[in-house]
Amino acid sequence: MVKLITVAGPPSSGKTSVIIKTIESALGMKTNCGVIKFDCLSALDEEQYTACGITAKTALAGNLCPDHFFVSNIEECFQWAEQNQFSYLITESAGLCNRCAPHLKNILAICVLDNLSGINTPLKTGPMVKLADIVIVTKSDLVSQAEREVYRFKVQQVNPKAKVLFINGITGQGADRLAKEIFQPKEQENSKDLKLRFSMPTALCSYCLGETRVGKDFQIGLNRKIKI
Ligand SMILES: Nc1nc2c(ncn2[C@@H]2O[C@H](COP(=O)(O)OP(=O)(O)OP(=O)(O)O)[C@@H](O)[C@H]2O)c(=O)[nH]1
Ligand SMILES: [Zn+2]
Ligand SMILES: [Zn+2]
Repeated sequence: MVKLITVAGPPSSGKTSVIIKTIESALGMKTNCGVIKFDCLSALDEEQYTACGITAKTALAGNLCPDHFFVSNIEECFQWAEQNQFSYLITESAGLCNRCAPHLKNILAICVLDNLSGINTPLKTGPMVKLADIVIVTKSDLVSQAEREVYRFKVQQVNPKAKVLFINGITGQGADRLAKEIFQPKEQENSKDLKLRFSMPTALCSYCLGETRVGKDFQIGLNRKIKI
């Protein structure tokens, strides 16, 4: 049975680095894991995974929200992992709209944040952080101990239940702790029983459908006006 793990986080927060170091820190996992990277327009991660001997695929959402694209394709990803006889399927997605999250019920959900991003980033990152089981903080090598602790506090304010782990994406320091959390077989629902932790917001206006003209005559569907 394939165990799925969803890894989400803002662009360049260190998701690929953390996933590679975590897989490398656990014996025999390189051939036992498949990674699928969800992104919008381009992703170079597949090459990085492949260079490290990890099987990876890229899924580009184009003009769709990557999280909506993720939820419409996750069953096929499961099938891919099963065909390749992987025990673990890790999905990496860069959250861009900060309103959606790929996290699923009963599936280990990880969010990766960068210690260099502002201390209010956890609050702004929305359900990706709020609904994660584990929050990974990267790039702490570039900040002081005090800044690390403030960041941890800010993460826990948004998500008090999350386990917060600091991992250096370059050296891999701390990745073995994440490996312990991920690489333990667990009975889980098959891909037919999956449910999102959070219903994705409706965004159905003329602009979602390709409108480019500005002006109220062209704003059809779900729109909202600022009170000025
Ligand atoms: N100093 C430092 N740099 C890091 C750390 N983790 C990652 N980086 C660097 O941050 C940059 C982005 O890392 P990635 O792992 O590609 O980030 P990502 O979240 O996968 O990026 P996208 O998939 O493009 O959104 C790279 O240059 C990494 O080498 C860390 O803990 N410390
Ligand atoms: Zn990446
Ligand atoms: Zn979205």
